[in-house]
Amino acid sequence: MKNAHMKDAVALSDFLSLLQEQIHEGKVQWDELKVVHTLDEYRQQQDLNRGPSFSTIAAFGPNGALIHYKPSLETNRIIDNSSFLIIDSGGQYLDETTDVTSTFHFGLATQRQKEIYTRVLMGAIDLAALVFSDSIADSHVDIIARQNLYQVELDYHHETGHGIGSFLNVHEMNINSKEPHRFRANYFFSDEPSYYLPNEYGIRLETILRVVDVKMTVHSARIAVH
Ligand SMILES: [Mn+2]
Repeated sequence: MKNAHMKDAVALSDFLSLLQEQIHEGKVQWDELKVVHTLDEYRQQQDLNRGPSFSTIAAFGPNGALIHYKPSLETNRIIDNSSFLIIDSGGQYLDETTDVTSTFHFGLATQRQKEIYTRVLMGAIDLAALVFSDSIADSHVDIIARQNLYQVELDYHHETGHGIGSFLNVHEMNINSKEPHRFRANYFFSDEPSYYLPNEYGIRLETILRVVDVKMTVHSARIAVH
């Protein structure tokens, strides 16, 4: 899992470096579908890659506010420096499955946008850093990722994360499902808090976390880390 995530990060970093450079130069026009095709090609160059783990999502400006958005010829938007761009993508590798989301702004974000992005990021970090008892169900940790948004009366209307397979399903059971599950060591799941302002923009950050055992003096517990 770790090895494939490193390969996947290389493909993504190479692609993002190209995208950022060309958007700042302004000579090449980028749109959502060009992001999808180019990023998919970068991943395919990685060892043991067998294609995307789901249809790559590139969502600019108002399209980013649509939770289940997937670009098409009818909805495709040109990417400029006026709003947020969400890129949510993953790869199938013989040694793993990946799923990662980043949000970018290539111009100047407003103070309000910076605050909301920061609160989404704080939620993602809080969940990644959580130490918890092994009696805790997956649905109980969801609040951790939302608390910083709740403080300013904001929220997002989807689950915070889902289990992920290894060269299997990219979306396994949700961690905020009605049927709670106990965490076990080496359970891998996504940490993806977000915020959506209808008709304006979306912000979503996603990493895959791994549950690991920690020894505590009082009783055994588990900690989730990258
Ligand atoms: Mn995901």
